Amino acid sequence: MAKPKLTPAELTKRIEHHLQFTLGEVADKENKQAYWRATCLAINEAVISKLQTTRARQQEKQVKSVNYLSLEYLMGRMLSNNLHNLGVFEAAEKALKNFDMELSDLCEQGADLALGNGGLGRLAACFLDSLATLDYAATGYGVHYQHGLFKQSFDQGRQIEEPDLWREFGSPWEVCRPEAAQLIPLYGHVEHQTQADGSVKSIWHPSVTFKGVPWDVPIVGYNSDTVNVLRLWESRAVDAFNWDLFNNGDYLQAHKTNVQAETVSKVLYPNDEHDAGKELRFIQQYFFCACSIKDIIARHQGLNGVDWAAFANDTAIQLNDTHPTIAIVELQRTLIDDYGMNWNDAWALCRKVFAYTNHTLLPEALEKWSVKLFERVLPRHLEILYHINEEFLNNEVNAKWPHDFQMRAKLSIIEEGAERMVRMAHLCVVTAHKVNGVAEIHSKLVKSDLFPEFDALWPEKLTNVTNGITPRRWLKACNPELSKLISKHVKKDWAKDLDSLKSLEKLADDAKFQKEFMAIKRNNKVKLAEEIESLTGVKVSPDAIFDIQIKRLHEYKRQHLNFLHILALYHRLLENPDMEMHPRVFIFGAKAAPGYHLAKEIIFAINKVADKVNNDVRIKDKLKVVFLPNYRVSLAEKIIPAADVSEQISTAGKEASGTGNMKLALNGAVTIGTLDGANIEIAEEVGDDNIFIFGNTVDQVKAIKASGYNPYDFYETNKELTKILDWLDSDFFTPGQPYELSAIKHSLLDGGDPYLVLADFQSYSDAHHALDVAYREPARWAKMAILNTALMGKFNSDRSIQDYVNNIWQLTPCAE
Ligand code: 7GP
Repeated sequence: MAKPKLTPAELTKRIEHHLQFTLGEVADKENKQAYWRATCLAINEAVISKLQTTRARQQEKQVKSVNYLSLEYLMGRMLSNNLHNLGVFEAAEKALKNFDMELSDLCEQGADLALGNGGLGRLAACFLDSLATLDYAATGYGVHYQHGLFKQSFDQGRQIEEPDLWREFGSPWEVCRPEAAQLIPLYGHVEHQTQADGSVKSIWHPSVTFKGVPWDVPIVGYNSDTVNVLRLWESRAVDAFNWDLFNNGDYLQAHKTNVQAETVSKVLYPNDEHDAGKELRFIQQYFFCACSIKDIIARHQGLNGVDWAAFANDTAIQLNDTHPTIAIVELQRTLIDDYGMNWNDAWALCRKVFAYTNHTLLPEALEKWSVKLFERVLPRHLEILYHINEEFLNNEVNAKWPHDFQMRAKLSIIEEGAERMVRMAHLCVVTAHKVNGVAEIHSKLVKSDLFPEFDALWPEKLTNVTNGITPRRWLKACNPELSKLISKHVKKDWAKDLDSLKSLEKLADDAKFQKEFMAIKRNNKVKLAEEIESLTGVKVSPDAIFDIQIKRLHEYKRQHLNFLHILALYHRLLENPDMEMHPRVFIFGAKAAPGYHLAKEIIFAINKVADKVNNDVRIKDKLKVVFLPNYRVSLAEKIIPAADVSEQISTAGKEASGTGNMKLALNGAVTIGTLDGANIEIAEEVGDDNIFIFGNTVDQVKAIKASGYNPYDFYETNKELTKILDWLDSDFFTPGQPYELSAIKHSLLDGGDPYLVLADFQSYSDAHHALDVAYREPARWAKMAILNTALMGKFNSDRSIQDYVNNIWQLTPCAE
């Protein structure tokens, strides 16, 4: 364990070396990119050597490993994280001083690795950090998108999207591994050959083959012995281009196959919790799953082939939602077609290795692929899928519910209808030995509402693992001042043992500690205020309450509820500019899926109202509204340490867990939230006095819907709601252009308000009032903020990973 760490002198030498010999740079202080790159490369030497010893150790000890299959990884920036995890952050700071450089400045030079949309992708990144920190053998598998999540800007308040160029000039964090490339067949037809014994053998004759080239991103554990790998697959054509066509002068045609192949890993689909059902996405999923399955098997290839008993014992494959489900069929196909295993043995193996995490109950996110598409792209897989389904229905379903055709139709992996569809979630549940939701309430709803019949069939299969976040990135690295204060009082390595923050509880009433804690919060707010001004031109006061809602834009997350409340406050202030209220800055960060019209209208409306409110002298700076462009991991790292209030206001039953809620509370923000997702568990940890809960509960939401919800009832009886909704039809916020903001009103009234915004409005507004009163009692607020930080131990992603290990993966650590 106790290896000598890199000293500032050693690091200085290495940075100099890379500047000169790898990058060919003369010492040009203006070229921060070069210094950033040289620093990354210097650090990488330590990372790679640790990676090699980790690999050797894991192989020698032959420990079981988990393979995390995910279409998304929201890694963010890597430099500061890797420095912290290696324990050489201060050494690097000192080394860079030798070049007259600030490390914090250099860290800003790196692009975010934004290979994901939102919570699901960021969770995968936190889990990789925890796996390496706890010394478990793990490989993350994903897609090497040339372009990650789009870059967002605003033009007159409207969202503009541009391609993300995270590796335009190459990224220092990835290593190409051509020796581990894979060939992936697609399309074609299946030939059925009758064998001598009368059985029929299926032979797939694919018509297209792509090449999968892996890029490895090392994942450094915090203060541990382990560096694991995130392996991302890039799609290429098998040949560089068509020589004959090129020679005949047909340059475009000569590259056609290349373009087709490269398109597969070209862009991340920017949909969050919505299934677009596009052929290219299906191929993307299959391509990466097939590459990963081949790679996992290759790791077990011994001199005498693969020892399948050993494979089954030391391999766990976790499906991050249904996006990688096709890996199940691919493994079954490989075992039978390529390795000659019989059906039952192959199927038993699949059932042993796969487990599945569900991240949403939203029906529009539950993936289904048309049978027709399946048949065209993966004809052999469809055959296998039919067989899996047949056996499941005829044996397992029929044994439990004999001759119950309704039950068969309900549970079948194939949905019958005008267009026959493959239900990917059903395939996951049928195969996986464990299926987990991501917070207590969510897992309960997965059992009771999403898969009640599966739960009856296999009562032990459906389980819960509450999400978590890595305290390394989300406190130690992003909030250095608070980290220092904590370290003064908590002797343990709290970034590993987050429960130890509980010892701060006794300081929550201590006036001196309160002062220090809140002074740090204020400093962080000063820094964020500067960032806000540079991004939006709006000046905000660090003495105002910083009220934050950062997450993907979605109706169920209800940014428009927050928006209506802002309108209400503005209206109240116009009626009574002396209204008692602590000044408040509402800060938003959110990207809308490019095809999600109403989400984009909500962004536009918030921006228009912000313009008006921020420039209205009548309200004496009591209210400011800012929408920060291009919300992403690195921006979250600046916003979260400065938050006073955390908005977690989804309709109860809709947010599976949430993880932003955990990050904000850990940094001393007080939550205003519904009893939804992990908010419920956060409330349990911090106690009712330290959180503002409002709104209808899951059961109440169900009752309201069952009794026939009519949003007009609220619109008509709540006079404030009448006024602010009608305001949206006027040209008050869009001079000369009435009705420009009407889409929100329309969706809430004529659209039926599917997420009960109006039903929760009054309760939300009351909770905000209570919050304002609490903030005006500084000692009370400071205590609440401190307790939020102190009591977040449960939400360490190390705990989540340990839950997976104990209940699903059964791994043993592999430290030195
Ligand atoms: C998200 C959930 O919405 C969020 O509540 C949860 O905390 C997070 O996963 C991690 O579990 N879901 C997604 O990001 C997503 O894309 C569709 O779900 C499959």
